Amino acid sequence: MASFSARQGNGNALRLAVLLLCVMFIVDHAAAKVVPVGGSSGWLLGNKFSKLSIKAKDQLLFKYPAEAHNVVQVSSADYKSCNAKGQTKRSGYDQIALGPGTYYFICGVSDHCKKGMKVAVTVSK
Ligand SMILES: [Cu+2]
Repeated sequence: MASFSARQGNGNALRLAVLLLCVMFIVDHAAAKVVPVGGSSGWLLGNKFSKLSIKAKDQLLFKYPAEAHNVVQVSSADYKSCNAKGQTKRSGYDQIALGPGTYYFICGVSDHCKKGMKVAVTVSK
């Protein structure tokens, strides 16, 4: 009798462990998300951008009218001085995956960066 209940106890513990692993897996994957820069209104002039923090599994999304703006990845010095020298994206819907680190993006059109179209993104593990 005692050995029977002990065996049953082990079975339950194993079942619980498997269930726990499944839940952890689902929670971990559900947390990955697409983060729109500037919220739902997007990468636009007049919108407020400052610092953004995301996880490495997340993706950054720049959504904007392609005829009006672009997205240039720049160094921190060029971010400060609004020097749009770097890799430029212009699709209007740029989804970017980044590894851990700090990244700087500005709009390279006209004086948009000086008017506030710039964002610093910190990506954590
Ligand atoms: Cu712009």
